[in-house]
Amino acid sequence: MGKTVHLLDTVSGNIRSLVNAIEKLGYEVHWVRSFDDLDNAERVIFPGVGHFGHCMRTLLASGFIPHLTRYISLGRPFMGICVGLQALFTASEEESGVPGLGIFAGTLRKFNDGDKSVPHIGWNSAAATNYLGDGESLWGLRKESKYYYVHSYGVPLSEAKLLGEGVEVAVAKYGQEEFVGAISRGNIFATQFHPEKSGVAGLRVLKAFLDQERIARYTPSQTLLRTSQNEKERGGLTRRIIACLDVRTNDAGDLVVTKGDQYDVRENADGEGQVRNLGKPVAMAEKYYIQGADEVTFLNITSFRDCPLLDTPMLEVLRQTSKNVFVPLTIGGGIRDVADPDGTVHPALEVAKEYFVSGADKVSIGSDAVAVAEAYYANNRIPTGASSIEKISSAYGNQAVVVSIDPRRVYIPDSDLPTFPHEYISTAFPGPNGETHVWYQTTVKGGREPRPLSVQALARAVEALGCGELLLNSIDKDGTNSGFDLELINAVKKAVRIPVIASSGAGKPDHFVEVFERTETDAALGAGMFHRGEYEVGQVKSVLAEKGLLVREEEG
Ligand code: 1PR
Repeated sequence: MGKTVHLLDTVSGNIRSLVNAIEKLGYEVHWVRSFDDLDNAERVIFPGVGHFGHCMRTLLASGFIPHLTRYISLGRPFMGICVGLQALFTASEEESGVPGLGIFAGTLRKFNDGDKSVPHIGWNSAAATNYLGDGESLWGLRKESKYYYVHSYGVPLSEAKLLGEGVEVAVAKYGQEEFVGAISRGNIFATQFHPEKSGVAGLRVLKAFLDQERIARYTPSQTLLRTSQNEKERGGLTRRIIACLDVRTNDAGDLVVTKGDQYDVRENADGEGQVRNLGKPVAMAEKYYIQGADEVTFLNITSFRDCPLLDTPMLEVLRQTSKNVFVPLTIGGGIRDVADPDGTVHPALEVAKEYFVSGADKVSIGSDAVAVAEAYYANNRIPTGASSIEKISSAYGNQAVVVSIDPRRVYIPDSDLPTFPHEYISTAFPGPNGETHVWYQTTVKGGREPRPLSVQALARAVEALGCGELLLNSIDKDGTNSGFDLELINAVKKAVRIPVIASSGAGKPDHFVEVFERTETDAALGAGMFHRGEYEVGQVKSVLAEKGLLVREEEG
């Protein structure tokens, strides 16, 4: 057998990183363009993205289904990833009435968001229960490894148990719900997680499929994951640590990673002087990947200025980074309708698509999300389907759309409280005149322009419109090294069910412990403390592990 693999990409998703991962493993990628391609392929990977119904309808319209099922039934190597796993089942609650391929019996169910955030985003297990004790691994899956998941629907283990002869299931647990993390029968192998985004552990799984090494022996790692009982009740999902790189062009015209103090990125306190230059974006992203960052986020922080699509150097940053960084990449800044100098308008969906094909897994929308939320309330909370959030999430799935929020803490005089028009909270940190209540005001254009909208109202609106995750910054805390704004994070967590990433203020590993122990945040992000070399990502994770919090250990 040669070294080629055919990708069946009917949905034109964000699969550049899969291509990069396959090439890194020494295989050549081809695309299934015709029925002949499928009939003659040596190996096929079906990396479904986004929505189950959309994926199945597109597959049906392409006419590939009979060829695909024939290919599979002939016992030839087949791998499904994410919605590519879901498509193998009978049906999904995500869109009833649209049948799956029915290769495995079972219906995908939505996770219960009563006790946890949905989508399920982050690093979780896939333990193949028949291959644990004696150091045998099924398709490279290891009990102690963690893999990157991002989905709202899963096959409950209770259904998978009915699957019958020869079916092997690798189990993941989110909260109290056990579901199919991966499944295999003979030549068929499918993962709910993304191996191409799962670091060394994921590349091992992909390699096992490409090499067709179904079962391998290995020496299990001796590292015991130290976790408290409380932590075990959360299932197998780890605490996510994200490294964030604020990127902009400096005065010499170079693209640099910079870092602000309360959003001021110039050297002197008065906002004058050079833009701080902390390094090169691609090299720094690779450094954090090696240190064990669970995700890397790039924010193009001057994108509110003119940013014609065809001129954006961030695309090249993504292309280069995604060649060697196999964890999720988020890109923010300038995701909105943009116009070229000649007046050509590129809708936000097109801008996002450029980023996805260049290697991004998620796009993060800042200023435009505030405008979208304001329009949503002005329209009596009736979605129009026309906003950037709706368009991008319906094409690429909710999980691909992050909204980045830049709130400012504003104290409210007690006398104003009875008629105060925005949502507010009481604070343990009274204001300069003894004020005991604050509201968190949203801003646009990198904090330059305050808007009459609370952070909670923004969060609810974008959740309703299809945003899958919030990146919650704090202008007051940014760059202060004084810890996260726990009151802000708790207020936003109460408002929504989608995952929240706590950002701004991290100065030492204990701040990460604090934010995970004292809020329900789903992930925590650091910037300055990593860029200045004060701490490495791995040190943060070691401190979290010492406190009994579950983290993903980077594998060698
Ligand atoms: O409005 O869609 O074009 O997006 C612009 C994006 O750029 C937004 O996500 C906005 O948050 C970001 N941004 C704009 N101006 C700045 C600035 O710093 N002058 N950076 C900026 C936001 C905040 C965090 C930072 C954390 C952690 N940076 O990303 O990384 O605060 O820092 P720390 O750990 O050092 O405290 P659009």
